[in-house]
Order: sequence, then C-alpha cells, then structure tokens
Amino acid sequence: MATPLERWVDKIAKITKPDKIYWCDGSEEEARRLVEIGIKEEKIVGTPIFRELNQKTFPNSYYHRSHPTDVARTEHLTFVCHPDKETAGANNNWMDPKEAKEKMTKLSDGCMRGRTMYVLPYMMGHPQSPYAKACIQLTDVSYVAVSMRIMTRMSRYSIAKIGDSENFVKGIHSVGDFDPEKRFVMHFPDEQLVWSIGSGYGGNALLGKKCFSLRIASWLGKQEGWIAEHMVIMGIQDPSGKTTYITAALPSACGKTNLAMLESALPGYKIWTLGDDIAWLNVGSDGRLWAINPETGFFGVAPGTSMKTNPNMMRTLLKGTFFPTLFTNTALNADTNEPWWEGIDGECPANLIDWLGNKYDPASGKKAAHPNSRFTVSVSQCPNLSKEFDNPRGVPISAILFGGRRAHVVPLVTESKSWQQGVLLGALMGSETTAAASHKEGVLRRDPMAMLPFCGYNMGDYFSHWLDIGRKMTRPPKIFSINWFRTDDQGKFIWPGFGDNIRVFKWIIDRVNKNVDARNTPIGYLPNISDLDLKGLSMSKENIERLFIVKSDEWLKEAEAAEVFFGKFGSRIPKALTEELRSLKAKLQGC
Ligand code: SAT
Ligand code: MN
Repeated sequence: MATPLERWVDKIAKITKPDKIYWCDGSEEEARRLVEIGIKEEKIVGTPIFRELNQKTFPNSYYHRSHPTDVARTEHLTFVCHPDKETAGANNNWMDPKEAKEKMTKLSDGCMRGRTMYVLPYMMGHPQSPYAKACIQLTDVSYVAVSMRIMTRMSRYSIAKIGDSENFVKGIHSVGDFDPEKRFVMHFPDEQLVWSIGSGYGGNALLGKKCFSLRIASWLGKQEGWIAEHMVIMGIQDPSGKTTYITAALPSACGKTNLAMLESALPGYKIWTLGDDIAWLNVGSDGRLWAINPETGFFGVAPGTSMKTNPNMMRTLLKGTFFPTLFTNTALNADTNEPWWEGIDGECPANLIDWLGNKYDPASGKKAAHPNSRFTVSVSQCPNLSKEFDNPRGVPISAILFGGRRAHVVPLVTESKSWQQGVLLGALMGSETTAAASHKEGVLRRDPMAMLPFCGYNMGDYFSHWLDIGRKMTRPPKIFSINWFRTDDQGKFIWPGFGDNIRVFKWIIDRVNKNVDARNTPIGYLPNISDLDLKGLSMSKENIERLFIVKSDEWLKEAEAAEVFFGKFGSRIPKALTEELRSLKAKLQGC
C-alpha cells in the first residue's frame, strides 16, 4: 500500500510529467552525483547548471548562473492563499486557494517534461526539537536539490518521520520555462503547502527558507503560540567568559550575515554564530524566550564580503568540506577560475567574465557581479559556529534588536522601555531598499520587524501575537532598535560598523545586566556617551553625538507614517499598539 507521501508524489508527477523521479537520501555521494549531473547533463537555457571552480583555492565549490531575469525574489508574484483575504491582510497578495490551485495545476501541466523530479526529504530544525518539521520538496533542478542539502537537514529520516501521516510540509517547485509572466510563488498555509513555478532563485525556490520557515511557519506559530522571525541568532562572549544570546531583525541585504559573523574590534569579546536569517522563538518553561535556527546553511549576498568586512565568512567559504559551496551570479576570474565580486579583497582581475557570461569591461560602469549574487554554504564550515547550534532546545535570548538602513532619524541604538514599546519600535521599522527584492534601490520602505515580505498572515494580527508572546514571558528579553547607517552632511556613514558594532552590543549587555544607566527620551533609553566603550575609535565627539540625535519633528513624521501604515490594517491593529503610538506622539509634541 502506498503511503500518503508516495501518493502525493505520484499525484504531482501526473501533473508535472517528469521523465524520471529520483528520491534523494541527502548523502555525500549523492550530492557529488547531483553536482556531476549539473555539470554534464542539466542545463538552463543552454548553459550547464554548474561549473567546477578552482578546487585548490575554492575547494568543493561550484559556480551557477541563473536565468538573467531570475535574480531576486518576486514579491508581486508571491501569494498567501488563506481561505479569506482578511486573514492574509494588506501585507500579502491574496488569491482564493481553489483558484490558485487551479491556476498552478494548469501552469504546471507537463512543466517537468524532459527533466528529473527530485524528491527532497528534509527537516527544518534539529530533529529532536519539538518545533522541528518534517518536509518534502519536489524540484526539477539539481541546483535546488544541492542548495537544499546545504540549507537544511536532508536525509531519509524525514520520510521515516512522516511514515503514514498526511501531516507533512509540502513544496512543489519547477523552474518551468523561466517566463516572468508565468512565475508564481503560492502559499497554502492551512495545508502547509508551497507551490512555486518559474524561478530558481533562493527565496522563490528553496521552499524550506522564506516560504516555509517564515510565511507558513509564522502562521503555524500564531496558532501554536510561538513566533517565526527574520532574525540572526548570535552569542556574545564577554571577557569574563559569559555568553549572552541575542537575535536581530534586519531587512534583506542590510548586513545581517556580516552581523551574525562579526569579528569583535574589542579585545576579549567573541561572537558565536547560530544563524544569519531565520529564528524560531518559543517561550520556555523558565519564562524566557528561546531561539532555534531551523536552517543549516548561509545564503548570503556576495558583493561586499571580504577579509575586511567579514573574515569569518571568507574563512567559511574557503574551508571546503564534503558539503559543496555554491556561488550564484558572481563574476568569474577567467585566468584563475575563481569567483569574484565587487568588494572582495584584491584588485579587479584583468580577465573577468561578468555574471551574464560576457567579458567584463570596467569602463562600462556596470557591476561585474550581480548586486544580489549569492553564496550558499554549510554552517558547519563556519569557524565561529556556536557549540549550541545543534542543541535542540536552542539558546535563551536576552535581547532582541530591530534594525534597518536609515541615513537619518534613527539613533545608533535605543532601548525600549517595555515589551509593548519594543513591539512599537519593531513596527516602526523601515529601511532604505537594496537589491535582494526586485524593486528600486534607495527608497524608504516600511518593514516592521523586517517581516513585511515574510509574514504569512495579517500584520495587524501579527502585532497582536507579538504582544501575546510578551504577556506569556516572566523574563522577557529587552528590545532595542539599532541603526548602523546614519550619514553625515556629505552622505558618509558616521559609524564604522562591522567589528566595531561590538561596542553597541557591549552597551546592550551592560543594560541587560543593569550595569549602566541610560538617558530617557520619548522614543526610549539612549546611552550616556561615557558608558560606550569607544577606545581606539578615531571619531570626533561631535560625530558621536550626532549618532544619538533625536529630533521631535522627524520622529513625529515617523509616527505619522506608522499611522498611515497601520491604517492599511484597520481594526486588526491591536489597541495597545495604537495607544503606544498615541503616547509616543504626545511625548514628542511635549518636547
Ligand atoms: O529571499 S532570500 O532568502 O532568497 C534572500 C533574502 O532576501 O534574504
Ligand atoms: Mn533574509
């Protein structure tokens, strides 16, 4: 008798009509074979899926070039199909689930013809965590199969765990014909199903990542009493040897990966990385908030990564283990067969091939690597991976940071006065946009908790859920807002960032441990400059003070923009949050 899983695979194969069906086991040998297939057999518009890179300098690394129209998430073609539109909320595109299924069934008719359908069994989360989920993704491209093996715990264990159950997370993925008009990423939260066609890009194709671990998991968390967040998880070891765990939410391509792997500029401090993108947070029996990273890999932005900006990531990329490392849409050094991107160490090589496969002309003014070019690499290669990474319980969180890319208005660091005010700080978040999503660069976009593109239900209900989580904790983490990106009159960043961000973390830990006082302002507590460890930094007093300027008129504008944003969600915005906003406005007006 076929199991529900086998019957489901069969049903999807009848629609998509692959030539072959291949059940993956996640083994090392299989990964090698899949890479081989990607080098020798499978193609994307005539180009092989993988190209072997210089194995001496980039061991076990492979290069992948995507379809040129397929380089980022496509938010306007991403839908969350709850039975009713209100549940999806103004933050999501919505389609009736029945209509969406019909549309996808039609678009998928024969879409895997001539291709192999890979059946990928994987876990999100450590198998022994009560929050771990057994998942199956179907895909018709080896790039996705190999990527998923890096990013998730892929093995036959998931098949055994699913057994005869109907209750497993389902993903259907096909690159289709890459037609952007026929590209859709459809989520069916009540069925724990994601159906994606037309794109091979990370967030659209690695369905365990944003699609399941954020959009669908956020909805599961709402029902089950936990939260799925777009956050890094890290441990900060201080000179006494004590490690404090924090999470930080930053929109895509705001330096989240650099932050997660930060190398401290202050002696005696060390960062232990647990995750660079997604955190699942639950309230423990001790009344604290606990975090796990459901993933096992980094899917990071390559440009800007160097020994200067992120030495730990460079070491991770160069380590080479039995997990392949993938480079997607970077440039290629034609002489050395190494990947190259803007911002990597060294000079621009003379003989460069750009991400589109053409000889690169530096005089063209164009970038050689796509700004959203990526690496996909196993966390096991990270030299500062936390020893708690594989702890199924996760780590207890002492502080939550909300950040964004703001040239003005938002101070370097602000501590909220309560959980509720912290939720407002998170809800007020905005960021000047970058290239990870397919829209213009440099535009301010409201992005509460960095979850706007990833919250799988009405954002008003999401804020209520955050407030509920706060009420469940007896020892909640403190909430902070951070902004590394404030600029001076010339548009230059004031704060050095990177390894010096540890100085901000030090203050945050001091606040958590009640070691220092702070300055009370309408938006929260700000550091007394004398409490910041700025030793060795060559910054003028004036510039340091500029990092902490809070202008009432600018903040009133922020509050008004938040009101407009909240207005989109009508009565779904919790009263407590509107009250908090009203009280902030009153305080600002009183200044
Ligand atoms: O959506 S991805 O996870 O592929 C990249 C990002 O935007 O964070
Ligand atoms: Mn992300």
